[in-house]
Parts: sequence; structure tokens; C-alpha cells
Amino acid sequence: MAKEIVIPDIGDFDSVEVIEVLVEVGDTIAAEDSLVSVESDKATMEIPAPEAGVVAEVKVAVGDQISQGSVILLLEPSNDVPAAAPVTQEATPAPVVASKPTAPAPQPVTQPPQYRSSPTAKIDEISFSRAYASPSVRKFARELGVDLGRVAGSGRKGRVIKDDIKAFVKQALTRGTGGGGLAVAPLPEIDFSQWGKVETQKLSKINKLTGKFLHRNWVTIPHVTQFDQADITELDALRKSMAAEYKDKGIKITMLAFLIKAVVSGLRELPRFNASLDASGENLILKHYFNIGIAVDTPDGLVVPVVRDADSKSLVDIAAELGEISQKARDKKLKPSDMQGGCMTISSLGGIGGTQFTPIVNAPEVAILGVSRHKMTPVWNGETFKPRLMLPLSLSYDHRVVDGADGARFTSFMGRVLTDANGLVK
Ligand code: CAO
Repeated sequence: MAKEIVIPDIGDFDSVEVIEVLVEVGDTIAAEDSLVSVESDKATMEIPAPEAGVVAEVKVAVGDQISQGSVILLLEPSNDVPAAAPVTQEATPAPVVASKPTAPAPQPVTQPPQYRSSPTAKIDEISFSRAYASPSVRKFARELGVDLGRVAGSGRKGRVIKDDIKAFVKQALTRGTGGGGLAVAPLPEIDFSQWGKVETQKLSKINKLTGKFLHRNWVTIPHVTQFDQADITELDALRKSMAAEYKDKGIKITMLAFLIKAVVSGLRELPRFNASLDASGENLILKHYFNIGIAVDTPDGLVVPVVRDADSKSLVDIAAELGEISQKARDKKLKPSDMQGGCMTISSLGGIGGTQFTPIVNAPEVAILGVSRHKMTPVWNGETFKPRLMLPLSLSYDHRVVDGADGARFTSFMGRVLTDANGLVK
């Protein structure tokens, strides 16, 4: 037979308001589990269960005014449910009372609260004690190591309820601890249509994948970008004459082919650039092969196919291969294996424009060479200004593997080999 559970003697209060109902029909509860939170102008209290059982019916709702003797719920007594603490059948546990902190100003909750960092950060006891929450919510927060002062309450008058703690932990785990323990501030959810007309476009599969990897690489790799310029006046003349020569054979001799050969020379000169950190971060794996990745812009997003063994291919072979792989990329015909095993990537935006940029290292590689638009520039040769075609280089590298001096050495070396381009043709 279901038993009526009533509000016990709650001291000096004639009537109190129900601010939270902590159980639902069908819940199995133990003696002393909190059933409802009530509030007077001086305190919040939790009314505990006098005995164990299963909730058959809940008789109160949030906002009800209740007093001693009011029925809270009907309970099917159950001998199977363990008591939380030894209590005599007659004993009615006393309400758990918390003095009411100065309640924060009521705040309309229009969207789920956003949180900043790990739930297990050090608890600020002062803000914890000032937080507006019932004793069981405080206990729950303590158990999870949540600093209650940082949890936005979605209950009435900004009171923190159990669901707020759960949401706080969930959000902190999914957002706040990514990137090797780095806590990042979450972006607020914003309804942009409040300022004007908008449309929502689904991200492509490539956008989503590259987004994930770029984000990981950006937050986990300490990047430095070294800027430089290479005098490619002679290289461009050579390229143009070769381009005319190979046009009929259907091969486009591009700047990128020269850059691939130059990067191979750079990797030979400075082998730490042709390396990867192993997963433990304890060892450097030095590679004796020369596979160069090329960032290719496609309508669906960025992909990076790899020119394999570029050291053993001639400039013309590389130019021909580049034509094929960039077409394959745009036709979405690249296989995963076409994009694996790169040693270093080149991202060329020269055909589009810009003076410099900071490319993101394509891990597990340790460096990426960005190339911007070349420009005819007056260059002082010690006696006079001469017009020289200058190519801007932006080398980003992983500072854990490459130090600043080697970064500058690499771009200087690139400058020398690109200036004397004949050596790259073989
Ligand atoms: N400066 C000035 N002009 C340049 C140049 C440079 N550095 N590089 C190329 N050009 C010119 C070429 O001369 C060519 O002009 P013409 O059509 O008059 O002959 C034109 O730009 C196209 O060049 P190209 O055919 O040689 O192609 P490319 O090597 O510039 O680009 C590719 C190939 C696949 C790299 C490119 O299509 C691409 O996708 N680039 C974007 C890469 C990207 O998005 N990177 C960002 C990654 S984020 O880190």
C-alpha cells in the first residue's frame, strides 16, 4: 500500500514554496534521499525521505506553497531498497537546511548556459558558498569537483539545479579539455538573423575533416613563421622558356614544380625539417625519403595530395605529375593513400594574390612553406636599384623541432637555390 509522505516539522515557517522537485514517479529512493527543495525568505531546505521505497505519485509541483503536514508524495515502501543510514521506522529525518545566500538578480535563461573550462579546476570556496543552490546540488557539485560559483543557474531566480551541473560537466568535457588539456572559451550560440538575412550552409565532409586537423595542429604545435623573399628573376625566365618548350607536349611547367625541387634541396641541407615527432614526443623520426605535399584548393575544400620521391624525379616529371594530381583533386578522385606520407607541404597562393601569410603546419610534418604572389621590386645591388622579381616565402615550423636559426637558414637556403634555378631542372 502506498504511504503518504508529508512535510515534517519545518520550524518557524508557516508555509514555504516548493522550488525543486527532486524525484519522479517510478524512482527508487533510499531513506534520507532528498525529495523536494523548499524555500522561505530565510532559508532553503531539502525534505528527506523518511524511509526507502518507490515513488508512486508526486503530489507537489514547483511553485506550490506547502506547510507542515502537506502531502509531498505517495511511496510504495520497499524492503529491497537499502537505507542510506540506519533510521528507525518512526524517525522522521530532519530537513536539511541551508541559509539562503543573497540571491542573484533574476535572469531570464534563453539558451543553455555556456561554460569556460575544466570542471575540475580548483574550487573557489567563497564563490562556492555564495552560489544559489540547494544542499543536494552543493553536495553533487562537490562530488564532481565542480566549482559551483562558475555554474550559471537556470532555475528560478538563477538558482543552480542538478541539470546545470550536469550540463557544465558535459560541456567542459566536450569543449574545454581538447587539444592536450588546453581549455578554450566556448563560442556563444548566436542567432545572426537578429541583425539581418542569413542562410545556413552545411560544411562539406572535407571542410569538417580539415577543420578538425587544422584546429588540432594550430593549438598543439608551437608555430613560428619565418618570412623571406627569393629573387626569382632568372627562374621565371627559365620557367617561361621551358613552358613554351613543353606546351605542345601538354605539360605545364609551373612555379610549383621549381618550388618542390627547391624544398627537396632544403630538406637535404637541413634534415630536421624532414622529420616527425613520434607519438610519445620523446623521439624524432628522421626520414630518408622526400615526399612533398601540395595544398590544393577545390570547390569542396582544401586537400593535400603528395608528390612521392620528388628527389628522384626531374622537374618536368614533377610538373606533369602536378597537373595530374591537381586535376584528380578537383575531380574528387584522390584516394587516402594519395594524401599520406608527406614530409613537408607547400601552400602556394601566388596565383591568387597576397603578400605573406602564416600557413598551419600539416602534422605530423614539422614545416610548411607558404608562397605568395611574386612582385617586380627595385632591389639595391650595392651601386644601383635593379628591377628584380621577388617571391615572398612564409615558412611556418614546429618550434619544438626546428629552432629559429634553422628557420632562417631554411628560407635563406631556399632563396639561394631559387635564384640559381638551373640546378633545379634535373
Ligand atoms: N606569383 C605570381 N603569379 C603566380 C605565382 C606566384 N607565386 N604562382 C603562380 N602564379 C600564376 C601563374 O603564372 C599562372 O598564371 P598564368 O595562368 O597566367 O600562366 C597562375 O598563377 C596559375 O598558376 P599555376 O597554374 O602554376 O598554378 P599554381 O601553381 O599557382 O597553383 C595549386 C596550383 C594547385 C597550388 C593551386 O591551384 C591551389 O589550389 N592553390 C591554393 C592552395 C591553398 O589553398 N593553400 C592554402 C592552404 S592554407 O595553409
